[in-house]
Amino acid sequence: MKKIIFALLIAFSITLTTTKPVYAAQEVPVYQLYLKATKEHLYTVDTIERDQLVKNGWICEGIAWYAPSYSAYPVYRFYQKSTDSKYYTMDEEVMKKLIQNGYYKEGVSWYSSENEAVAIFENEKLNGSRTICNLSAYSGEYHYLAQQNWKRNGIYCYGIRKATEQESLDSIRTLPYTNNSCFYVDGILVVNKRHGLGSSYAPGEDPTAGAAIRRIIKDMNAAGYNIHPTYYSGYRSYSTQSTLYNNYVRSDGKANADRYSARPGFSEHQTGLAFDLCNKAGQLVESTREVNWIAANAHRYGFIVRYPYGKEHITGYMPEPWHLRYLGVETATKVYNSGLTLEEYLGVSYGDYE
Ligand code: DAL
Ligand code: ZN
Repeated sequence: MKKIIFALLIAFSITLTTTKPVYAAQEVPVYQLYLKATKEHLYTVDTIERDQLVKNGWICEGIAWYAPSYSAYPVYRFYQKSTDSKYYTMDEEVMKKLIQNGYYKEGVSWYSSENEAVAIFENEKLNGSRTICNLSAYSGEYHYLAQQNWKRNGIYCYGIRKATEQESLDSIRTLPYTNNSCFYVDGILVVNKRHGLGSSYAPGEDPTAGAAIRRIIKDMNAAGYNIHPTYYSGYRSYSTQSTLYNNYVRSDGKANADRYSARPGFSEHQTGLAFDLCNKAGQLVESTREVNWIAANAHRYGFIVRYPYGKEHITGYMPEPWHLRYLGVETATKVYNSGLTLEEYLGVSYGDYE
């Protein structure tokens, strides 16, 4: 009998050793999503959930970090229906309390890395009655948010590695894009400080608008105006705008930059329908003769001067007599004749960033 038990034990332990999982945990991207209405961030490795959220109006901001596909440290997501709040935790005690408080355990959102390769920092802030959190693999972002009145919660969990900017951008390029985060009124796409675009909205230059801007340039050249014959500044991607804006903030301060450069996701240039005209020296057109001609004629080509003098409180930007927005001849002419800004003409909300 003893022998049998011994044999069984050996067999059992062999089975244990041979079936003991050898986890070749792979790295999986943790996607960061953002909902403008509540300023909430949500983190998930589940691409089906990600795409569903994007269809529901969430903006996928890219890859926040890479997590292991499995580890001994699952991070669970909890949800409280009455307050529509989400909460992430790895802590058993916290989980018990959450359940007592009416939270429902939705499942594992991602796994924390067993080796402490990349620290993921957490900031937290109260937004109305809702606590919102931000997770980042970048300590710079963590401290920056702390300066913007976010609380520092320290290291939240660990990841395998950071995502490069290219990886992050590539991951959102192929996502479905919906009109949910794009604001149209009467078929006109409106972009201002109140109405932004998703980071994955990347239509490129609109061909009709592009042809129209080249016609203006050609005609101005033929009439002897100081206008660059080939160069203009048109379509800008979210990431290009991001670089541009951040450079202005660095050199000129945020308050100044916000008066003439749009934050990423808020530039009309991202629509492919806006163009800056330049002079022969490659600078933005500011000279009186040229500016007067543009103001009086752009509508005949389908454009409006989008940021006129004296309207900064409405458009959100200092005058830009060189910045043209394509609307098509009919609408541009109506807006021109009304003497109103696009915001006033359409009766849409304007003002500072929310
Ligand atoms: N200069 C305009 C406002 C832009 O950055 O889109
Ligand atoms: Zn412009």
